[in-house]
Amino acid sequence: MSIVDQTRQGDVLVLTINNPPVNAFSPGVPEGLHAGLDAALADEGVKAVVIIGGGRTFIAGADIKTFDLPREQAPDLRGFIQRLDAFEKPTVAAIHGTALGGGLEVALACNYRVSVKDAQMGLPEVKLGVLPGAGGTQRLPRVVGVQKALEMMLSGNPIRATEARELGLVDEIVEGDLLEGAVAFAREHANIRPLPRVSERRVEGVPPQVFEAARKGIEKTHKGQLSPSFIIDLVEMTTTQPFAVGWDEEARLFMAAKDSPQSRGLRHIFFAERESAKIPGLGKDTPTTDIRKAGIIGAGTMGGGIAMNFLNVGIPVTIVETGQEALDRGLGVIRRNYENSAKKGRMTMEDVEKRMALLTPTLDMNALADADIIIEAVFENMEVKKDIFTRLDAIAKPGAILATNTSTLDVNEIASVTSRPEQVIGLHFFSPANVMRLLEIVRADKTSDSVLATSMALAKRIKKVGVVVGVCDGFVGNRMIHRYGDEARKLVEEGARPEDADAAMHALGLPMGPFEMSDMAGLDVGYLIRQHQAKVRGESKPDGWLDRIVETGRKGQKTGGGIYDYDENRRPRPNADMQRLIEDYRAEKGLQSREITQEEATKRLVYSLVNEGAQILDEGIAQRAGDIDVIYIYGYGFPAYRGGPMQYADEMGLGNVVADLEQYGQTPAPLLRRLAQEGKTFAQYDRERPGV
Ligand code: 3H9
Repeated sequence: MSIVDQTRQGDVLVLTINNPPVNAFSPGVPEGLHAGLDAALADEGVKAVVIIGGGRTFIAGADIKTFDLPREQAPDLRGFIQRLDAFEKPTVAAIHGTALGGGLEVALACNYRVSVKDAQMGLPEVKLGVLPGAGGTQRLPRVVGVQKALEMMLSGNPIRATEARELGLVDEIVEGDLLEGAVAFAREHANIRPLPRVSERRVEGVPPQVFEAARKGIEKTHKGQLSPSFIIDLVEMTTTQPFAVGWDEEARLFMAAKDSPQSRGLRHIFFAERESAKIPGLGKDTPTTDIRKAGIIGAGTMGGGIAMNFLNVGIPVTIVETGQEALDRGLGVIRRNYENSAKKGRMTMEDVEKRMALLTPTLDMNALADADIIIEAVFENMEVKKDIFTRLDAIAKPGAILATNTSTLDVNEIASVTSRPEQVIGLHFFSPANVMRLLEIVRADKTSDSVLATSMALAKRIKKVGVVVGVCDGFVGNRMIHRYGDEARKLVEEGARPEDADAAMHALGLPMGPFEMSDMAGLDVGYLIRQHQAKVRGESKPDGWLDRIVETGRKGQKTGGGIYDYDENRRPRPNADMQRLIEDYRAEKGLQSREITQEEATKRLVYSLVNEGAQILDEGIAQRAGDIDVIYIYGYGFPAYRGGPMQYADEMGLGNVVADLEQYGQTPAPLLRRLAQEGKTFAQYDRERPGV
């Protein structure tokens, strides 16, 4: 088997691409395909060519790993497509699995496309911060129309073959064997001339408002991003310019997008997410348990949200509370959440009832005896959790996974009260647990490989991104966020207004700054932590400006306001009394106010995350810098096009990060300093560690 096999089926030459796992357009693929076309041309007996993918899919796109290669070393997808478009004999793309990006572009440059019923097709380049760069922006609108093409390219989401057939993107759906059907189709169409070429079609009658609306749309959906506006410009060209002009401009804009930090950030996350699923030392053959029934302790916001994840994928849940009222309230919230989804058309009322029927509410913890996994989601109190785990140890069946949703407490200590610490693990969901994709999977000292592997598989099944972390106060995400909160409060002490600190993070693309986030989470949460820390220091209570705000009774959005007031759309508005409180605080403590630029605020906030992240990495609490980035993208709203805080630091240059940290009075973590001295990046650090 070679990377592109040539086989004759009578008068049809079949070119089969064998580049597992996804037949990406890697080095060797264009050479193989060119050789196939050469062979077809040289042999008069060949009347048509079929291009098909071997294994599980058609071509899933350009090889993203080659994006940073010098141009002359990168596989020449555009060159191949140009030849394919002009080829003298009929060509048929035979599609199964996914035809994505460059894969769909190859198919669009063929004269015909046939597919199996469950194939999917799309141009997902926008998700990598680029645009379809091998004719997709010019050909797709010529086939499915401008509106649909914009929708597909701006969302990046694929469509199913049945829809593709209706849109004319696919000429025929093959019911039986794809290759057989494709060869038969090729034979039937072998003598049709002129050959139909998408590049020769015209796009007419598109009102300019379509593009205006698209530009307005991306202001909301892709704020601050480069490639979506390039896509719209290029699609507009199909209505005003000949194909060749759009084709050239597409190449120029593709390169500009590809070489941007935004695309580097998104590509980094694409691979980091896939890497994070790999656990060093945990073989693929590690036995896993089938999770058929789940138990949840606590029907509050967190417990209810967690339950929904299981119900959504058809896993029955028994949910336990201590009082009937709390249980009823929890169930009511779950039902209302589902009914709201139904109102928005995301599910039917039948789906709502189906999910609710899988849920068993109870006040009796013994009802968890047959659960394969039990997740404790009660408030953060070690004694309460220990009590629950002692009881669970007596109730749960052998082999059941006992998980805690703690966000800060020591999972080893919780596990120690059971007779089976190897079955205990932390599963830290993020609020709202039915929405946020992140799941921190906290591996305690004695957690077994099988429990870890089962938890990773479960994360995938309930559509979460599972990232393995070690035990420490706050694990990865919250431990870093505490440092970020400290730095934000310091900025205000030094003269920034809370809204300046928040604006500094908006400028980076985060939907919320540190203080909007604290107001949303509840200011009392941080207050309690600082109260504890003050006690440890032997002080009676914490006394920062934010503590004083909490002591006025303003605890954030849940009490109608905190640092900010909120309008009916929950938009923050500065509160004059709180501003005065801050000024009085500064005066009382003799703090000098100074002008703080947005650049300084952004750097100090992000670098506080990076610095703590480096320390976490050094301690082995996170396996990779990439894992930390995945945590921040999926758990904290860090914009994916920045690639996460660690990738952002790489972009800035770790030497510069260290210099800035020192200038702002923070001590760089030893690992950060070392990498900076060696002129390295976190990405290199990840790559160079064996087994990680
Ligand atoms: C493009 O085409 C640009 C052109 O328009 C213009 C050029 C001039 N390249 O996701 P999985 C790897 S841009 C390299 O776990 P699944 C992936 O890293 C491209 N590698 O499987 C993983 O490796 P590992 C447009 C790739 O079944 C393995 O394959 N296309 C690529 O859950 C399995 O992947 C896209 O954006 C690639 N293109 O999902 C498609 N794709 O095993 C991106 C995958 O070492 N890919 N790998 O961890 C996907 O969306 C999913 O991978 C796919 C399969 C749906 C195909």
